[in-house]
Amino acid sequence: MKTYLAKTKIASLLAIPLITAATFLPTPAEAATLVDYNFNSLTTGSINGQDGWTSTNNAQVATTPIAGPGGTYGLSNGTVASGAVVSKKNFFAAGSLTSSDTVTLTFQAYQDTSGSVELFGIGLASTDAAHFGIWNGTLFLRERGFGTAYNAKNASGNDILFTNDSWYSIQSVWNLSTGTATLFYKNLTAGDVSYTQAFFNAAQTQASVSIGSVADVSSWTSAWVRTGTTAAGIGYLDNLSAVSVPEPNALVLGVIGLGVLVMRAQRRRASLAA
Ligand SMILES: [Ca+2]
Repeated sequence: MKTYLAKTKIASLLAIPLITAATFLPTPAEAATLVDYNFNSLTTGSINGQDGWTSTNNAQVATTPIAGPGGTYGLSNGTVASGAVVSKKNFFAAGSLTSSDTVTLTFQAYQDTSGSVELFGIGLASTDAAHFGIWNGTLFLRERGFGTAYNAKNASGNDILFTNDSWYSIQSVWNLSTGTATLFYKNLTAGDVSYTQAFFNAAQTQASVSIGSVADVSSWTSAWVRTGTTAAGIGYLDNLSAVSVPEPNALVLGVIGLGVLVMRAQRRRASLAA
């Protein structure tokens, strides 16, 4: 009995300091907003040169706002519309991302004509970024460096097609430790409340695809958008968002876990002793 009580005493001496120590260890970085942009501060006309944006082919800040559900989406003069052109802006500092982060990217896209293109991605300060969105009317994701393109498929094995004159919210979750991503979408105009996950095969079992090499993720700084069609046409997008969440700090979890184990042992011994 004495041994149990002695062990219980040691355990209680250990458990609280362990958990306290975990509290004071370097805390894991919290979710960080890398991109949160609504274009509302821009004036109509070319986006090139406005607020740090560069556009090699003069993507246009929309002159005619495209009304969306609840007045939230596409309200502003800040919607980008153009031919098939790329625009980019440095949004965050190098070192903001690490290979243990998960990044959730979201944006709103409006398909006004079949075959339109509305894309969003993050990466280096160049067009060399993985990106996702509506490509020729189809939900898709493409690897960095204009690598392999993956069209999302429905259960019949056909491309998922979007409805014209509709605002969609499109989301992609990038796992930077595996270099893979998942895709989700909802039709805001149709009133969808929750996201539908997209798959990349008819069996609806392949949920993620490669975004290419992410070995240089710590040097990423920019967001990239593309609108228009592959020929001439118009696409609209708005409300870019990218939020990174780090993996939990392994050391903190380990120490907390040890503290909990000690406390459990302490309780067990105390009940045995009673
Ligand atoms: Ca806007």
